[in-house]
Amino acid sequence: MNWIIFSSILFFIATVESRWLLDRICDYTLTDSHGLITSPNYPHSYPSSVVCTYKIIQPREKVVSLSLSHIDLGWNDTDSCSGRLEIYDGDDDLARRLDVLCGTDYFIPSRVINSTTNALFLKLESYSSIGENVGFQALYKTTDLKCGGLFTERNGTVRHPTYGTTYRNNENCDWVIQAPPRHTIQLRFTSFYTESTHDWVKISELHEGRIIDLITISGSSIPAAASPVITKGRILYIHFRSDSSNVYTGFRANYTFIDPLELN
Ligand SMILES: [Ca+2]
Repeated sequence: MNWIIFSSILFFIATVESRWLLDRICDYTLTDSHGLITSPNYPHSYPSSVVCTYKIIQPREKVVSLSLSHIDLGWNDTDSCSGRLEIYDGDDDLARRLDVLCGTDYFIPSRVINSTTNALFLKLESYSSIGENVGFQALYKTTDLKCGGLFTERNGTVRHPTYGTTYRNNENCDWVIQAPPRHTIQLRFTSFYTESTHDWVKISELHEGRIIDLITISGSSIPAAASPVITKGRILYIHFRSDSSNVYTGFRANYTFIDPLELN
C-alpha cells in the first residue's frame, strides 16, 4: 500500500512538474505569412507568473500587421494590471516599443498595429494572481514592403528600392539597423542626391530608451557630420521622405557594426 501511495505521489509530482514546464515553454517563432497568436490555454484562463514571447519573422521585403481581436489580461485588487502585452517593432524587446496593453479592453477589435520592419515581437507577462481572464488573441498577416526594412547582419548596404534610376514621389520609408547588445553602428553614405529641402533623409538612434535625431540630409552633398555617422547605441533608424514632384537618384549607404572590445 505504501508503495502505491508513494507511486501516486511521484506521478502527481511528475504531472505538476511537466505542467509547470509546459506553462513556461512559451517562446514562439512564427515564420508563416499569416497566423493566429494566443496566450497559453486560450480561451481558458491564462497562467500566472509566466513570460511568453512571440517573434514574428518574415522576409525582408515584408511588413507585419497585427490585429488584436481580444484582450483580457485582467486587473488585480488594487486596480493594477494582472498581466501585460508589449509589442515591439523588431525581433526582440530591445527594439522600439509600439504599444503596451494591459487590463481588459472591450474596444480592442479596432486595434491594428503595423511594423515598419519585417519583424514584430510580442512579450506577454503575467503576475501572480490571474482570475478567469483568458489573455489575448491576435491575428497577424504580412504585406509587401514598398521600401525600408530591418538589417541585423554585421555589414550591409541601405538604399531605396529603385536605386540606380531615381526614387519615386511620395515615398515614406523606414530602415532599421539593429546591432547586437553592446555594439554601436557606423553608417557612411557613398552616394546622395535628393531634391533640396523637399526630399530628405533623417537619421536617428535609440539610446538609453529615447529616440535621438542625429542629422537630416537633403540636396546633393553629404555633410561632414554624416561621413560617417557613428551611434552611441545599437539601433539606428533611417527615414526617407520625398514629396509629390521632382525625383533624383537618391542615396546609398554602407553600415558596419562596431564591437567596442575589438577597438581595444
Ligand atoms: Ca521631390
